[in-house]
Amino acid sequence: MTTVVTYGTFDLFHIGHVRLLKRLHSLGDRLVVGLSSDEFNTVKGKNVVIPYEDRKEILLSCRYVDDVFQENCWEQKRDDLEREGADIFAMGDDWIGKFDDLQDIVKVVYLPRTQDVSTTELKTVISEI
Ligand code: C2G
Repeated sequence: MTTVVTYGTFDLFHIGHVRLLKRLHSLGDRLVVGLSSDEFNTVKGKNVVIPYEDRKEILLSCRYVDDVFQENCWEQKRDDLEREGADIFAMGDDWIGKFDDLQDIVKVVYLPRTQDVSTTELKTVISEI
């Protein structure tokens, strides 16, 4: 059983998120997502549109996601990865290099982001409707 773990806000769930989760799912047998809490998003400087419980329900409805836990701080990843028995830790390549310190316990993978779509861009488009 190969467990893959990733993290994110996944606000305004969009095709970039779907394509990443689909690719991550193909890397193993189980995909677990550390979902940023509303409070942690404030720390990250993000104003979320969709509240945590709804973002969690949306992710759990995605065929590629097996489980979701809450991400409350930057520093919890090592404990999370050990608790989940992670084999692979993977993120989009906007994070490239940022989590290489975890290479002693997991394989760290960065995958190319989907171009031309982001939550920020969606917010702009919506605001102009
Ligand atoms: N992503 C992607 N393509 C996009 C947009 C996002 O592949 N067009 C990926 C990001 O690279 C990330 C994941 O989707 O791996 C979730 O993106 P966000 O919700 O923006 O998450 P982020 O704010 O990067 O949070 O501790 C890590 C953080 O919680 C990551």
